[in-house]
Amino acid sequence: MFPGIVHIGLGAFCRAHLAVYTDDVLEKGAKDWGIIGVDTLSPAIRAALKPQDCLYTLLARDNGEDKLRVIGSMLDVMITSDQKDDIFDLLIDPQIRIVTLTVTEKGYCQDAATGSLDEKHPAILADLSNPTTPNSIPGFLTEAIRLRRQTGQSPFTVLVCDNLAQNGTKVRDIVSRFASLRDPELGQFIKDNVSFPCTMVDRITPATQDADRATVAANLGLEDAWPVVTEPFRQWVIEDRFPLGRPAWEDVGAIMVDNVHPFEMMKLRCLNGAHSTLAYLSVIAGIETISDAMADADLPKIIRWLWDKDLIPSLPVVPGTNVEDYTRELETRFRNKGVRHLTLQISSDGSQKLPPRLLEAARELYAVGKPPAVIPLTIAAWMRFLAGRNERGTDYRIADPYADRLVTIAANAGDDPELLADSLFAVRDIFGDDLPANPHFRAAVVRHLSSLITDGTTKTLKTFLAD
Ligand code: CS2
Repeated sequence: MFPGIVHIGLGAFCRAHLAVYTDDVLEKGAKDWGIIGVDTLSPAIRAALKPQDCLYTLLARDNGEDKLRVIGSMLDVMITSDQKDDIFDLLIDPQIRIVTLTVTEKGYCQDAATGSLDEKHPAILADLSNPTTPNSIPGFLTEAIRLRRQTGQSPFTVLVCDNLAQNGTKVRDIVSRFASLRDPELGQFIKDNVSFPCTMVDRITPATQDADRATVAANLGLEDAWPVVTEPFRQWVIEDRFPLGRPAWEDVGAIMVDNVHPFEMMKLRCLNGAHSTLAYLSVIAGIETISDAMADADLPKIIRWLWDKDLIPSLPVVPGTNVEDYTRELETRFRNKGVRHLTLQISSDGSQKLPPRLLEAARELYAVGKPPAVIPLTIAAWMRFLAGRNERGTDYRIADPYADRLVTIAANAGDDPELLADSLFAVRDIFGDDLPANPHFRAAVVRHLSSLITDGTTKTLKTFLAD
C-alpha cells in the first residue's frame, strides 16, 4: 500500500469517515492508497495507535444494534511537536497526492464572521515571523506547498473536511492570503495552481469515552486503546478536482459532483444548525445527550420549527434530494440511543460554529423579508449558556477560542438581558455589523434571553411554541 494521503487532525471524525471510505476502497482491491495521520495537538493518539499497528475498531451503533469492524487504511501516525521535519519530508514526497484535513473550524485561524484569514491571530503572527517552522494550519500548508514547488513536485490537492461554508474555497483564500503575506508570488502560485475541492462530510461521531473502550473490549475480547464509536449513516459529497488522482471513493458510496454548495448548505444548516440549537438549550437545561434532548416534550418541536420556518426556506434546490425527507432522517439519527453524543461537546466553539450554521441563514432570510423565527432563540440560548452554570446549579466549562472574552462579558452583564445581548453583539467577528443593527433580530434575542434567565428553558419553550 502506498500512502498517497496525509491526513491532518486525528480526531474521531476522520477515523469514522475518510479512513472508512478509504478502507472500503482498499477492500475492493486498490493498492495505491493509504493514509498517514498527522496530529497537531497531542501525542496521545500516536501513543495509542502505534503499538496496535495503527489498526483500530469502528463501532457503529444503531440504538441497541452494534457492528464492529477493524479499520486498516491508516499506515502511520505522526505528531507535529516532535516530527515536524519528517512530516515536511513526507509532504514533498511525490507519492503524497492529497492532504486532507479535519482540524475543526478554529484550526484555520479565520475571522469567524467573514471566513477570511485573521491576520492578527497570535499563531499567524508567530508563523509570519518564523515561516519555515510553522505551527498554524495556514503556515503549515504554505510551507509544505513552497517546499514541494522548490523540489519540482506538483502541488498536492488540499481536501478540507471541516464544517465550513464553501470549505475548500475559504481555506484556499486563507492559505493563499497567508502565503502572500510571506511572499506575494507564492500567494499567487497557490491561488492559481493548488486545487482545494469543496466537500460535504457527514457522520455523527462523538469523542470516544471510557465506556466505549469497555464495550469494544467486551465484544472483541481484546483491548483497543482508541476505538471510534459512530452511527451507521454516512455521507460524502466531493467536488471532483484532484489533479494528481484520488481513491475511487465513488465506488464505495461517495457522490462526486461539480458543485458541492447546495449539499453543504443543507447539511451545515439542517444538521449542524439543529445540533447547536439542541446543544445550547440542553446544556442550560441540564440535558446531557442529543438522544435525551429528542426525548424531551418540546425540543423536537423546536428543531422541527427551525427546519420548517427558517432553514428549509433558506436553502437552494439540492440536486436529487428532498430536504423535508432529509430533516425527517435527521430526526431519526438524532434519536439514536446507541450514540451518546454529549450536548456539551457540541456546544464548544460557538463563536466559530454559529456564523456558518445559523447567522448566514438569518441574514439571507432578512434580505428577502422573512425574519427568522427560531434562530434568535438559539442565539439567546448561547448567550445564556455563557454563564457557565445550568439551571440545576451545575457548573460546566466554556470551550471556545474566544472563551476568555465571552465569559468575562457574560460575568459583567450578569442577569441583565439587554446588557448581556448588547455586549455580546459588540463582538463583531461573530455577528458582523448588520445583525446587531437589525431591530427585529436584537429585540427577538433580548426577549428570549430575558425569558430564559427569568423563567428557565421549560417555560420559555412552552411560551415560544404557544405563540
Ligand atoms: C456537531 C458535528 O460537534 C458538532 O458541532 O454538530 O460534529 C456533527 O456531529 C457532524 O458534523 C456530523 O457530520
